[in-house]
Formats: sequence, C-alpha cells, structure tokens
Amino acid sequence: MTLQPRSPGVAAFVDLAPEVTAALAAGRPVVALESTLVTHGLPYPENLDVARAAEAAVRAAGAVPATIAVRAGRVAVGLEAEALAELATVRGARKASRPTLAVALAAGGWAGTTVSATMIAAHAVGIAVFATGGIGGVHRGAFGSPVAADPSGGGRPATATLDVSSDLEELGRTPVAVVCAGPKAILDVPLTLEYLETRGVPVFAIGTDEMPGFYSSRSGIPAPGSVPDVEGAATLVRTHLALGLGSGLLVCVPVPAADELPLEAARAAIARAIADADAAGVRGPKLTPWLLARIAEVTGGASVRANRALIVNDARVAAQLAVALARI
Ligand code: PSU
Ligand code: MN
Repeated sequence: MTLQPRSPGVAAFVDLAPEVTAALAAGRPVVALESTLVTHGLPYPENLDVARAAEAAVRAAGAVPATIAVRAGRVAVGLEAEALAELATVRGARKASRPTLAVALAAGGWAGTTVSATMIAAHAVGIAVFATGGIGGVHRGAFGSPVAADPSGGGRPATATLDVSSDLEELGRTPVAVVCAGPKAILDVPLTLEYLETRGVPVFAIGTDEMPGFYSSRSGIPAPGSVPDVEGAATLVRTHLALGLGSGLLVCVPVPAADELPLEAARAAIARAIADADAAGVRGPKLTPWLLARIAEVTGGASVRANRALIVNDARVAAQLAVALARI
C-alpha cells in the first residue's frame, strides 16, 4: 500500500444535514453548536433540553443551527432530532478534540466534539460562527502556580501540569468566531487571556468592559476588548476574518442576570471542587467534566441552571451575529 501524497481532509469525513447544505449554498446564516456539553458537560435530561433550546434559539433569531458530533466514523454537521436524543442518552460517548478526533472517528460510535473539534468541522464546511458555553483554557496550576490561586482557596505549591486546553491552540489557528460566556470559571482566566493574546486571538465582550465570568455575569477581570452591541461584534469579526490572519476570535457574552450565580458563591463552589479534584487525583480530559459535575453538586443544581441559560443565550447572540454577517 502506498501512502496518498495528500490527505483528503476533514471535509471528506463530514456528513452535512440537507438543511445546512442548502443554507450554506444560499449564503444564509448558519451557527455551529458543539456537543461535548451534551455528552460530558451536563447531566441528562438537562443536556438534551439545553441542546434543543440552543437550536431553537438559533432558529428564532433567523439562522440555521448545525449541531456537530462524531457518529459512526463520520463527523455529523447538523443532527436530526432523533440523533440528538441518542447523543444525549448514549453511554460511553467519547470526547473528541483536535488530539482525539482521529481516535473518535476510528473507534466508531458517538463522540461529543469539544470547541477545538467543532471549530475544525465548522471551518471545513464554511461555517464562520459557533456558539458554546465556555471555552477550555489554562487550568489553574498548569504552569506550577498554586492550584487554588483563587482568593477563597487554600492552595498548595503545585508541579506544572501543562494542562492547557487544545481549544486555545485551535482559536490560534482556525478562523471561526466562537461565542461564549467567557472561559470556564474553573480556569485561570488571566493566564487564558495571555495565552490567547500570544496566539493572536482577538477577545472581546459585548456590552461590557469586563470579562463575563461564565456562571456569573462579572469576573472582575478587564476584557481585552469591548464592543457595544452585536453590530459592533459583526464589524470586528468581518474585519478580522477578511485579514486572513488564520486565527479565530472569542466573542464573550455575559450569562443572563436572572440565572447567574453570585460571583462569591461561584468562587467558593469552584475552589471547593478544585480542592476535591486535586485530592482525588483527577487529571487530563476528565478534569473539566469532573469539576462541572462537582460544582453542580456543591451548588445544589444552581450551576446547571446558569450553564443552561448561558448556553442558550450564547446561541441566540451567535445567531444574531451570523445574521449580521450574512447581511453585508
Ligand atoms: N461549555 C460548557 N460546558 C462544557 C464545554 C463547554 O458550558 O462542557 C466543553 C467544551 O466542549 C470545551 C471543553 O471545549 O468543555 C473543554 O474541555 P478541556 O478543558 O478538557 O479542553
Ligand atoms: Mn485538558
């Protein structure tokens, strides 16, 4: 057997839903939605409920949703209703990111795509706008600083784990606008912002000078950039993508006030969950899902309500952004 001189590329693995194909061909707005928050980020039935609500929010704002997941050796872009329900209930779904996309495809079965894998698939089919809850980033202690560097945490000197999400590398190399409620609050957010700056990723918040705090609308951390509204975001996204620099953008939208966790309550729950994860020796790709589940327990489900609200809100704003981009 001879090796092919050129790889067929991601698009050769994609199954596009007919509705998404038609929208892309006509230049109508499309929003990609990820699926690791369905398979690993939220418990059933909230995961299915939020996935449906996010798709509905995209439609209500005038765009076509394309939920992306790995199914039976293919990358599905746009899942039909029954497939979405199966994804939300299937046992043993994998978590596919840039380093594990091939593993998930070769294994067969279902995998949720993280921000990195979803960006790869979206870009491969020409979708420029993507909504998620919160991106992965630099975990606390990744570079050896105390693990619970949070004001409320005790902290212990740590060995560097180098646990930096492949989401950040992807933002540095794939030209897609990712709408989120900030990096997940379990992370070292200032270091995550430094990393994104180094990798050439514009990061800006809509309607605030502060980074949204994922579970909380505020974080106390200044946003690198700010635009007043979705129109302003569209101008920035269009300009950045037109430059052809290769990197994506991070568009940050605060969780709706009605469902947010108070900042202090979120900080305390996160510090407790991180200390518990540390004591239990949880590392690697399991860490983020483990922390989200532990925070849900510690907050008596309030974090799940906030997570649901922010995901649906991000989907709505991403659709407004896609509509604004399609107009010009
Ligand atoms: N947003 C949520 N919940 C999630 C995620 C995002 O509200 O579970 C997922 C995304 O798929 C993101 C992943 O890419 O968590 C980050 O995982 P890691 O830190 O292992 O890279
Ligand atoms: Mn990681």
